[in-house]
Amino acid sequence: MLVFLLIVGLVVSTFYVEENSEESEQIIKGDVIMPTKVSRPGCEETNRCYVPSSITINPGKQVTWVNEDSAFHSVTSGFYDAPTNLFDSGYLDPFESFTFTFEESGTYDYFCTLHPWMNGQVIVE
Ligand SMILES: [Cu+2]
Repeated sequence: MLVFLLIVGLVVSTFYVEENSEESEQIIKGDVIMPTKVSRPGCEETNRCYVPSSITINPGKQVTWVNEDSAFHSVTSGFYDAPTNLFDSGYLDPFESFTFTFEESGTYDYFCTLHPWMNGQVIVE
């Protein structure tokens, strides 16, 4: 019984340490991430250019995007051939983030100015 408790204690403490170190490595906590390799076409087939590709929030709330890829990306409102000029992150370096506050209800499409296949959506309701 004592041995069993020791093993359980060891497992629990190991898990705790791992969880903590993982948190300290990820300094910026994003709502939406740009994962690796989305700078080539293909991510649009599974809707994983921005993850999640659609996020729903309440009015007045903000969304933070984090570029977890090794290439530049942007978060720009509208579509590639029809930007809306509501927001534009500019080129985000790897692990750089961008935050925007959505005041009004609506559906906001956005894209990456460098990679036309990258599309995402913010739904405010
Ligand atoms: Cu991009």
